[in-house]
Amino acid sequence: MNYIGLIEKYRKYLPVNEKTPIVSLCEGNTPLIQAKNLAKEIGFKGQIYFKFEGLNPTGSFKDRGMTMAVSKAVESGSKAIICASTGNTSASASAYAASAGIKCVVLIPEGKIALGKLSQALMHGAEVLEIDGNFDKALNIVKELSTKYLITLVNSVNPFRIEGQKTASYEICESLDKAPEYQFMPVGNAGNITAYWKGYKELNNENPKKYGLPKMMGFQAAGAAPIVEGCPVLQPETVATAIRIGNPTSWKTAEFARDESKGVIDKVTDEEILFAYRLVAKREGVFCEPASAAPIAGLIKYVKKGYFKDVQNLQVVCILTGHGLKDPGNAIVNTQKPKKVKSDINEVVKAIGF
Ligand code: AN7
Repeated sequence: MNYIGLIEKYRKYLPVNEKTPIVSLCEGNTPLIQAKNLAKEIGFKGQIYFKFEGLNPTGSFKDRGMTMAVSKAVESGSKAIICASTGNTSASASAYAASAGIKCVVLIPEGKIALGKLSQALMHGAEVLEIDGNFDKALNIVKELSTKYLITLVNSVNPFRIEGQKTASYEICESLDKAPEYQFMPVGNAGNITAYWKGYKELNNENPKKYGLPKMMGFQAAGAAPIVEGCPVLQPETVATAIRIGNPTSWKTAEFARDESKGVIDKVTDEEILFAYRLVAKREGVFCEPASAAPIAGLIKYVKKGYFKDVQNLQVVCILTGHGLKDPGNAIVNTQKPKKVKSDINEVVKAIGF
């Protein structure tokens, strides 16, 4: 059968029925790419894989949750959805709302949203409201607003988002024929780590001998690391604007995933994030956005400090949550400018250094 999106593929694991009008852009089914060059570069003897969620229809993992949230919103008769967003949720919500023919309102933090994401929300025709406050403030507003007006909240407080996003764990287990030993991922509002853990546990409950469970390794940016610090961060700051979040909604369930899996939630600096961001683009040919480089920075950090034992047989999956093209601004300022060359073959040859 043709692949027509994750709801059809995983129907029996999802809260949909024959009456649910499926709103899909064929999300999911993303590749698991082995990162052999990275393993070699950092001296890791096991296998590293990237789950490249940047290849979803709007360029991030949010589409997995949004196909569910918007389908269920339409099923319930909702004519409008709303979200607060550091960028990717707004891009995804606007696209799925456009496809469903319903209204979409997005609240974004002023000046802190990557250009690609903003262009998506605008192109898909959402009502884009830039507020003079950060994501956490925007989220408080939309949470309150959605209880007072007839508009469906599609942030990850919406349980259908988590249901959709858990399907990525199923795909990883299918690709590897088991769960990996470790999963590294970024943590912002903490919905995704909650979703992955739910997915892994469900599959493992079906067949514990076959699948097993990974240790969940979550990474926050050092300037926006409330779970690591143990208290909300009032003014979160990081180059990884997607995870510039100071008071995550799914804080408790993220801690639960960490503790039950015997994993960790730790932080990495912007410098470490940018190093990993450039490294995987250059050595693996995989371009992810800065937030998605946080778990790679985390993996590098943990390899360096000798965290792993019995490395030979380890399978580690890093979730690359968003595409690098989302944030061209960061790519441009963190690389060398193109050389200016006269339109003359000799000048070009000289510039190449032949
Ligand atoms: C690329 O778009 O919160 O821990 O409003 O865009 O589930 O929040 C984005 C989050 C990781 C963190 N990587 O996921 C939003 C938003 C990317 C992201 C995260 C986000 P959660």
